[in-house]
Amino acid sequence: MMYPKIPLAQSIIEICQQKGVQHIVISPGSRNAPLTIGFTNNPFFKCYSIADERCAAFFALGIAQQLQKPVVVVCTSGSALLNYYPAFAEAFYSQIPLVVISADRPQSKIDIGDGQTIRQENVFANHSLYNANLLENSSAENDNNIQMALHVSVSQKGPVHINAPFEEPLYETVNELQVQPKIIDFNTEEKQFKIEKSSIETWSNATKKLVLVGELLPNSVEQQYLDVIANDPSVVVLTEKTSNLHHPTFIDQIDTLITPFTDEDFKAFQPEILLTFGGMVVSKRIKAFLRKYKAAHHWHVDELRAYDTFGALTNHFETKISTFLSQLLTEKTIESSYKSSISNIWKDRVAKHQEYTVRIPFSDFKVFDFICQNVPKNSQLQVSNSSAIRYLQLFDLDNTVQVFCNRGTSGIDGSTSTAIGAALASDLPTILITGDISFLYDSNALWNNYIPKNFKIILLNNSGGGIFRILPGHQETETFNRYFETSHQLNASHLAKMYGFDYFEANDEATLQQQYKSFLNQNEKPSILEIFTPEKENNGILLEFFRGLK
Ligand SMILES: Cc1ncc(C[n+]2csc(CCOP(=O)(O)OP(=O)(O)O)c2C)c(N)n1
Repeated sequence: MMYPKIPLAQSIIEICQQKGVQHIVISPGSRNAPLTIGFTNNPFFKCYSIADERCAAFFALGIAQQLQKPVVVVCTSGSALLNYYPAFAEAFYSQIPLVVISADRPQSKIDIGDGQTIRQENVFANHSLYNANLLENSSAENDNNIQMALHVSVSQKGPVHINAPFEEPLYETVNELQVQPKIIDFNTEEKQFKIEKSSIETWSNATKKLVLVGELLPNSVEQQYLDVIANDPSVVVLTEKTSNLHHPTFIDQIDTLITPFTDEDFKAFQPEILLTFGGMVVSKRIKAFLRKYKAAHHWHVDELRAYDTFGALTNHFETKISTFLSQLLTEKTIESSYKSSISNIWKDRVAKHQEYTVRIPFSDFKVFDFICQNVPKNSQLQVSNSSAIRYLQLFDLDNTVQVFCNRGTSGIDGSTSTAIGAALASDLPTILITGDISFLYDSNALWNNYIPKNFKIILLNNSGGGIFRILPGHQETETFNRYFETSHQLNASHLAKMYGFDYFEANDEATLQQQYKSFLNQNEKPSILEIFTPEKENNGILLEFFRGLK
């Protein structure tokens, strides 16, 4: 086998192999040549070449999101590394094990006027779970540092940075490994957890308990616990599409439920115990409600972290949700009308929703209604920010459909790249639903040779950032159109052609129905279905929906 001559590069590659880190996304450069040569010449690794580092990192993020295993991105020195930052921050807040390995010059060559050189050590410190600033010569200290970084990315769930200084010559190779890193066996035993009796009593005696579920991987909670919660008259469960958690009695359209609430309704809905688990919550309205009408107890269950999202956190239970529920739940339930009163309100909302959807004209709202009814079963939806994920929350979706969205930082800068990475790593057929600005922003995502043939993009083109028409600052002025909405007349047809995508187009209900079928049936080529909706009417139709729920 061929190895890079530089021992430090050999150690990095050897350790990645020994630790089973298999997916390596490489961007071009010279300084990283020792790593590129080493990774690509070893058949253990699956290497991908992506030129644009921002896309490369989001692509890696998508793979890691699906596999829940560390995925490596490798780049050269200089600003290349900084282009990883958006995905790095997303990985931090979404708890995804992204491993950045940057090639650098030795420290003595920084800030002396050398080209393509910046201060790389600790450059992501604010959002990094571990920074391995390696030294030029191979050493046991370096080996430990590399292993620690990989270990932390898994045990603490998030991004880490390994900075590796290499001196020229960079391209020389050898046939024998010169290093033999000592592999550390980290203790991966699960922490013991025992719930206190007093917590069980507090739970059992409370008549108003609200369970709010954030972003969660599919199949995170055992069905038997969901059934017990679902049968408890004192518990209301609110989920989001990104919770990937289902039960007929759970309410997964939070804004539809609470937007019409009066002060009195909110007081009646105010929980004694708020139990949360999962990651980020999309609904702004539920956050506003729970910050204003605080629960006496807010319990968050997570092995690692707990955010005080509502300014009311009282307990962080550091364990898996299934372990927690297995100890918390008993067969005994307390008498309560909490759930039934919300169920009655919910029935009314569902009826109004159905009645509204049939009578409105072609619009973003109508398109989401159509898509949600027609997403193929057992597929994966990747959704971009911001109104796409918000609209999706308003409709029923088949339970077998998995939903993912970059809600860690809610950026619009890498949704397409993430979706392509996820499509590659998942067994399920993948559809990305995106707005036009997000799509255009990350159009370099399509510059990728690994896109599965059945990958599909539904592009809702409402001629700009439709979300800003929905948010309170909207005014129909030239300034608004230019600086907030960034109104445009672009479309994706030329990009589709350039990148070898099949392209479908719809402008109304009839063309949507017809084109959607052909779009779904195209599995020989990745495809884009671009749906044009009326820029100036969409927001009115959405606001009228919420008004009509009262
Ligand atoms: C990197 C980044 N820059 C800016 C924003 C602010 N932002 C949020 S949504 C949005 C517009 C999205 O427009 P589009 O993708 O067309 O979706 P729509 O709202 O029309 O559905 C912008 C600019 C952001 N979230 N991330």
